[in-house]
Amino acid sequence: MKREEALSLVKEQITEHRYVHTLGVVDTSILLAERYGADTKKAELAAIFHDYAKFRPKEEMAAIIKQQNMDPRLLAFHSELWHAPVGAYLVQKEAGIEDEEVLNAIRYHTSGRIGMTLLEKVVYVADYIEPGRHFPGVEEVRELAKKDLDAALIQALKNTIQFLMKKNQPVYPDTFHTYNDLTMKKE
Ligand code: DGI
Ligand code: FE
Ligand code: FE
Ligand code: FE
Repeated sequence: MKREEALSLVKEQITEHRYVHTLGVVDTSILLAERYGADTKKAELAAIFHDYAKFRPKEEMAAIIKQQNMDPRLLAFHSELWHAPVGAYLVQKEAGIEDEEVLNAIRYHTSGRIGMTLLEKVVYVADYIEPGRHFPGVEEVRELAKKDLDAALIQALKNTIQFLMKKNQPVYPDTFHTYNDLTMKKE
């Protein structure tokens, strides 16, 4: 699918603010893909669609999680997690994207997973560091992303886990598993 067609499909689904964020993730994903040798076209497409389901009603997302036999534990955790796997499903169904690598980059852009692919890492980190992001710790991850994508990803996961814990919120197990997986692989 062409960039302009994909962007126009996404624009209908999300707010103007989220669309500007998406454009930031697209630019950053292409940059990181070039820097680390991922497929730039796949990175661009995954980034365009990554937050496709962000504004779907919670009831619709919960119904899809059940019907499609996605991880039922998702329902017990924060609903912010749902738009990633539900997004991958809807992007395939409604936008006709069939590339499994692209769909997985959308599916795992919030939680990560054990054994993340390069493309998945690119989109995850781009989502965290795109120019519109201004939360504490983002600058450190931006610096790390210039030299070491895994180090940037570990730091982003660490920040997210700490952020959730400070708010006394539960942390979805895959977020911990991703952190452990990458940390144990690092020398
Ligand atoms: O959709 P975005 O805002 O662009 O970013 P995202 O898809 O990475 O969503 C991250 C949000 O999800 C973040 O504000 C924290 C929230 N969240 C809630 N529970 C969890 C969680 N994020 C992770 N990684 N793990 C959780 O258990
Ligand atoms: Fe998201
Ligand atoms: Fe994220
Ligand atoms: Fe996002």
